[in-house]
Amino acid sequence: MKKMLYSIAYFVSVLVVMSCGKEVKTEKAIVKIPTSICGECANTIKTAVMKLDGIKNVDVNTDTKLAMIEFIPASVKVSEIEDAIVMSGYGANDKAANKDAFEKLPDCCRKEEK
Ligand SMILES: [Cu+2]
Repeated sequence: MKKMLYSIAYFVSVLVVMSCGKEVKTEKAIVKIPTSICGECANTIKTAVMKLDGIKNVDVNTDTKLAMIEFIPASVKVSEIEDAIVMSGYGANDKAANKDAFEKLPDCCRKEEK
């Protein structure tokens, strides 16, 4: 009987932990990445954004030139996400790519900005 109570208590505590985990609010932001071209670009952008705190998911689409980022607004701001993309050598929304980072990109990934 005691054993059963213990296992019920354990089960309840697991449920509590799980429901708490879902309490974290996330938001989705769409960031324009007009200078991205290929899969390599997508990887570079994804890696740069994932390094930030509070990023849940990054989905880069170089066909639509849009990045969908799921993040925790309490941990990270959209402007910080844009800056991370800028510093990886790509334009983000209205911000132009960082020149030095852009120069370091592979040849195939460098699309001159108009
Ligand atoms: Cu590329």
